[in-house]
Amino acid sequence: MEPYNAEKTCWNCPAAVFKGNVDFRACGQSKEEIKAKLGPDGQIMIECARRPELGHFEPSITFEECTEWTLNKNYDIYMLKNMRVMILGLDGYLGWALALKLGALGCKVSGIDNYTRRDCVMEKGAHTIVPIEKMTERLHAAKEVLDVDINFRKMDIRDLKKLREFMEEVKPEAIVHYAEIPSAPYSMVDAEHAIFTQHNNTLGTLGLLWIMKDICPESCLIKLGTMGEYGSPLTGRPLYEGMFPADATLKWDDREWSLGGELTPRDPVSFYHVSKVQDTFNVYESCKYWWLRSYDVMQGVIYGVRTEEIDKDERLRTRFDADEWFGTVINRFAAQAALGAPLSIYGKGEQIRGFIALEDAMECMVRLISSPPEPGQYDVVNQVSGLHKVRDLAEIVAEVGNKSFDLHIELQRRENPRVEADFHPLEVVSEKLPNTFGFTPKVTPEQAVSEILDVLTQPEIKKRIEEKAHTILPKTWWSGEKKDTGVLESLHPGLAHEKGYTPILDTGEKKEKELTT
Ligand code: USQ
Repeated sequence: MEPYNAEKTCWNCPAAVFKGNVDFRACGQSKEEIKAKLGPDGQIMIECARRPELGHFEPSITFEECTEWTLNKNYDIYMLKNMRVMILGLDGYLGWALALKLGALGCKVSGIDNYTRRDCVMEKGAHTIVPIEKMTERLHAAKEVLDVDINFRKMDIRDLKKLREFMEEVKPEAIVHYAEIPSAPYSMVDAEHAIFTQHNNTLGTLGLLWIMKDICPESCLIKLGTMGEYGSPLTGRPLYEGMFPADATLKWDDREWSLGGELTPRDPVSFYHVSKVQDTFNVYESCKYWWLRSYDVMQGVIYGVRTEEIDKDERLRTRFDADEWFGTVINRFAAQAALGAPLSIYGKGEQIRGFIALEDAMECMVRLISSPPEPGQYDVVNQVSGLHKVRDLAEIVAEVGNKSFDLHIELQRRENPRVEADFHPLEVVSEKLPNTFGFTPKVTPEQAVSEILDVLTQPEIKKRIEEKAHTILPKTWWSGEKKDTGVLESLHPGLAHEKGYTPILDTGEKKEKELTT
């Protein structure tokens, strides 16, 4: 089978400069309309920013034919040689892992960060369980171990002047936007935290879009959204990839309309998730107004501690949080397991979420970067590799920990500080990454939990969990209260099913089986 992006053409390439006879920044045009206007003999001509010797030509060279795109045998994809990729939020859990991966793949990586994540975790009184170096040390290690140069600037994404100057200098061909506060509980602490989250996230993205329009409109924006934008509709309606499929219809009052191509409803689950919904609309509109191009990535809950590059040296490790604000559930369960504390299942633990391992998520990003959308195209991918109930994940952590690490893990159901449905169906449509971008998930939760526990049970790392054990249990309630969560029930692993739990509704159960087997 040929690489999935072999047939993509200059239309998808950030080096193509559409000039002269086409006003690509005008609102409401489509490739077909432009071609129609030019008539049967008319041609859309471009210049190539990388190959000026070609002069003006039709944008029909495929990635396979173009000498600027080379085959990466590892991923079986064409990649743009020395592609200039800017990562916003480069110091974070995902940003750092991606910078190393892209650098190792030959991209010219640049990026910014203002260390908000480090500050917020410090505000909680916590620290990253896996120690990370200062940025200067990280950059030095990336060069020494991987021979990767990263062009990094400390900067707040909302500093428009500085960001504009940096983007002028780099002229990125792809921009990965991770520079957001990613925590639902943090956004629910009080008015200040909610406002800070929404200010940082939505205004940061909005400013970025205006700068992209002026400086690099042909660059592809890969924007991190979240599966939590959709919520979990109790009707069981499938969570499509951002937009309704062509054959979706709305029936009402004996009439029927097509919904095809319209954005699907959003029902976010915290003020943080609301900020991502606002981003979605801002990105969508700028693709419409200015012909920017973007993939909006609705990512599930991430877990894991390693990637191929991180493994090469301890100084290359990415952060790993387990505190109540910034730890994600599997990572938190693993930290509790290593600590010898019971795993904190909120409520009944029957809530279902989409998940993906760190290494798999990074591979998805490489694939998206290598197959940019066309000018004006806004597209959404649901980036999950499996759906799981929270209590099933606790069972997995307990099983791996008890069998392979000789731990004695107990489970504990606690009052749920969040407002979320206990029982609900969940059908996630996640077809584009496997079908269009050639992605196959490789890391199972069991494997990732084993890798995490390998690191977290090392004495010096375990000590770091012990030092911050008081930051793990939740105290932030969606009601605005700050108080402990009471214990509802203690459980031995493996016994949860015998306690008479109600099964999840049909649709979700069916889909869960499909995705996890
Ligand atoms: N949960 C527990 N016990 C815990 C922690 C969490 O039962 O100790 C439950 C929560 O109630 C929730 C589920 O686990 O139902 C997931 O919680 P989480 O904290 O791992 O994830 P969430 O708050 O949804 O947010 C995380 C990331 C966020 C990302 C999101 C993807 O922090 O940046 O956007 O996952 S998603 O959930 O698909 O929206």
